[in-house]
Amino acid sequence: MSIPDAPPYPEEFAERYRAAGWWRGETFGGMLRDRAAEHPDRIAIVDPAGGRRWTYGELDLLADRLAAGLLARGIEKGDRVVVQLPNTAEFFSTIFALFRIGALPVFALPAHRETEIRYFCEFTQAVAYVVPGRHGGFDYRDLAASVRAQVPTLRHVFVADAVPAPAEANASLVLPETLPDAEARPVRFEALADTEARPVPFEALADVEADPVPIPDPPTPSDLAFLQLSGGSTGVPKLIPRTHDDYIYSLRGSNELCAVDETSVYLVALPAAHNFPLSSPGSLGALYAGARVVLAPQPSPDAAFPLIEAEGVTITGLVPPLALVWTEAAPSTPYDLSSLEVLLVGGAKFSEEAARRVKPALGCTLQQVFGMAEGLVNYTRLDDPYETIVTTQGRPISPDDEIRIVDDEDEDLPLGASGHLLTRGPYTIRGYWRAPEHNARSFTPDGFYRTGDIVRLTVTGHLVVEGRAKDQINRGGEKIAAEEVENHILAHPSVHDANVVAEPDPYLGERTCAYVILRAGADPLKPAAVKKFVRERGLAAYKVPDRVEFVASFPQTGVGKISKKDLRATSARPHRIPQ
Ligand code: J2J
Repeated sequence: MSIPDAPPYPEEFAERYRAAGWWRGETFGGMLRDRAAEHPDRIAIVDPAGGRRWTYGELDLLADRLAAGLLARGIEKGDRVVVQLPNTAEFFSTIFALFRIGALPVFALPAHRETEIRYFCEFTQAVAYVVPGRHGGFDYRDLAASVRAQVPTLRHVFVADAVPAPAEANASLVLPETLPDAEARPVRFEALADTEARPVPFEALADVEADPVPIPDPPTPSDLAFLQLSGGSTGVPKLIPRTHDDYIYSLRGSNELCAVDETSVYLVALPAAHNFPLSSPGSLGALYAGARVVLAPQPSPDAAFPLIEAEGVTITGLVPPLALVWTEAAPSTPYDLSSLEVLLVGGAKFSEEAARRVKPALGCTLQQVFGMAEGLVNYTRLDDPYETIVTTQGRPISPDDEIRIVDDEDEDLPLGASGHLLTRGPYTIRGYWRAPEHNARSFTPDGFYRTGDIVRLTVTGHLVVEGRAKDQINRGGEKIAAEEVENHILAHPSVHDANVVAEPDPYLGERTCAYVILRAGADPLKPAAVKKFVRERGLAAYKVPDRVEFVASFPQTGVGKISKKDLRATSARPHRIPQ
């Protein structure tokens, strides 16, 4: 018997979720079509940096045109396409075009670099990769050229770049966006493509548009819509398969709890591809409601506050460190932020003290959100008592979200006790994509996802996040798998062993510290050299350890295993390990 790429919901559960009205047989392609039919002239996407305001009718037509162009290039239902776009309008035309034909976007973040992108492309056997041209001082075409030369399945690179600004045209590597044939390729690209991989020219995304055609085999509501990235705690990130039906239910449920309707204006302040600003209720929730989505190029008050005033933003979502920056900046800003009704804060624990600053500084309602790309999302309710809003991380979206809080032996704990959070429900996956062995550990036999979070339940049914059992660092909402970074440090010829743990940071909540044992006789290394080594291995900058400390040995547990708990405790105190 073959193992499916994505473990399906058992039929009895699927039936229950349909009967309860959670799964309504919708798809993303159909949802945009419906909204465009209902109100074609309403603004859907505002991309101030790109100077674009697309109506629902325009977004719908663009998705059709791009879908036709992608089909013409041989991209088909089920194909994987790595999408690494910043907060631009093209992010939306691209993903809706892919949704329409049933190809699966793989949501990379702009911060990802060669190691991560190569892995996503290789592991998913992606046929295409969509990049911005130059963005944030980085030329993604260089990255694309290198990855394409190494991944044989990658047949297409689409560059979602408006005509480059004159100042940038000189600064960037001179790679024309449409390369007609191999001869025309610049020297540097020739060198990169000088492998067995078949070189294929880049294409400007705008050139992909064609006259709309009927979609040969459109996706059904129970088909996969995309692959989202897990925060992960293993050497390589796991991919999260989400269906149209399950994800759209989480949007509808979120809209209801966050009071998003067609009059709302949602600001995408965090990177658009992250699950939180995508779905809680996020840009896709807003589009589902027929609301307006405004894209901030940066989440800083400098970039976001003028947009709040200009567009009358009513709701947005931030990770805790940014929420703190906003509360500090708001009292003295010249911009009018009074349109803001709801600020969602999640991705990492928001301390009670910080939570109490939101209302006085920003004048809006705080809504805590404790969610995960695997599924389960909890919100404090807008009408919860103030004390509940500032002291808990909310309760699940759905009456059919099942929650268990268990001890190390999977035994249920009494109400109020802290333990491992397990969950199952109508928008929580039953397994990662193509990862049967890992799934056997991350899911119980009866399908509960082991979140790796330590929580307790209050008498009102709200969850309080108390800690984490997974080997991960939550760096201000950005998740770092310790093992992934350790493996990169271990590749250094002078390193004998490495352990990466979280240590407290007043701004980020947690930052990373790498404890490193050098090889006997190896030349001494400076911490900066370890950081540089990791960076140069092509890892997203947020994964580079904040601090590196050289030690002679690691603390051990009673059974001779390395005790990360003790390392963390050491990190939390002074910067030295007891020898
Ligand atoms: C403590 N830890 C939290 C919170 C997430 C909405 C909001 C966030 C995410 C997200 C998301 C937390 N307090 N309020 O996908 O739709 C930690 C937990 C959790 C992990 C999931 C969404 N909110 N966390 O952060 O997949 O450890 O999703 O298991 O990136 O973040 O991370 P991620």
